[in-house]
Amino acid sequence: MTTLHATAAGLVGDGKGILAADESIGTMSRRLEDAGVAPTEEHRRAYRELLVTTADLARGISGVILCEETLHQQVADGRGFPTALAALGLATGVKVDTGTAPLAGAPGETVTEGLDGLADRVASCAARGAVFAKWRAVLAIGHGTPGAWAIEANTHALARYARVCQDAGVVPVVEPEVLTAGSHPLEVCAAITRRVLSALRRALDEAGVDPAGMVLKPNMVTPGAGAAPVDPDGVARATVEVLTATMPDDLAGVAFLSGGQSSEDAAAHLTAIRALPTPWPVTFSFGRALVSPALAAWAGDPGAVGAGQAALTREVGRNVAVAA
Ligand code: 5MM
Repeated sequence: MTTLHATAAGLVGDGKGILAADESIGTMSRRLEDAGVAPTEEHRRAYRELLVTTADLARGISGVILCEETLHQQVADGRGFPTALAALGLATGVKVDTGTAPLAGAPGETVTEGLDGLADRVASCAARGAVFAKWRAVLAIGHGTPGAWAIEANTHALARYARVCQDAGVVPVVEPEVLTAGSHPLEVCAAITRRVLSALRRALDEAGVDPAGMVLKPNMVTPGAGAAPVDPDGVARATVEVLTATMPDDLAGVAFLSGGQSSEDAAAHLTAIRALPTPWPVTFSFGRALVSPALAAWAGDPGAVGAGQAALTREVGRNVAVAA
């Protein structure tokens, strides 16, 4: 087994998941403001320190995705985040895309950018201790969207990113997110997710990406957020059907995003998915479903760090797979 394979397997093994704490400065600042906290660099740092220093986090979390700002920050005792994470038994990941931009030729749709200078940035993140990376493509369901061009452009960029990472010995977490916004039924999400993942598979193959050295971070197949819900078993069956039809068996693993679902729904869906047979390990790489309760409990109060950490511990515990 190569180091790349071992790192990828470690991210999705033992029932553990990946904590997505890589909100961009703009997103994190908005979430702090919504929680009544001033959106300063120090508050972003303190909040991420609260998350990663939660006692025994490594029992349920394999690695933490940081944004580049956090990668350059220190925990209270002066150690850089990657050093502190390694001491806690957590792998460091970093978001290396630079966000979405309007896609020329596809009005209203976006493409995720960040390929310029990517090899140098990935090398520099690796030198700071990152062993995995993340890139998120965003595709919205609407009238006639996502179109073929948006799917092509976004999956092509994901594949190029993944290959750059693997060439640098860094495990790519490949995130093609079909958003839940809308009132479409589950079948529409299934059809579009299938199209996106089929295009992604072709692009990954063309780029020569090694499936055993990458982690896929997809959306679950659900009805739109504004549609009537489906029971967890229905979500699980549709999700596994689409993934097994499109992804190779030797993928290192699948780590789902939560996509704005409630913490309860995301955990129930993950449990139902795990109950079905799949050729690869299945786990979580949630952002909001793990950290929203912690942010609300802390709300910037230094005296409430323990309450924030207790909330995170509870959400991680809901999602860790317990050995049978
Ligand atoms: C943590 O949020 C990540 C970064 O978002 P922005 O670049 O938009 O600020 C995001 O990519 C996240 O990792 C995924 O969406 C999964 O998070 P959720 O909340 O959907 O589980």
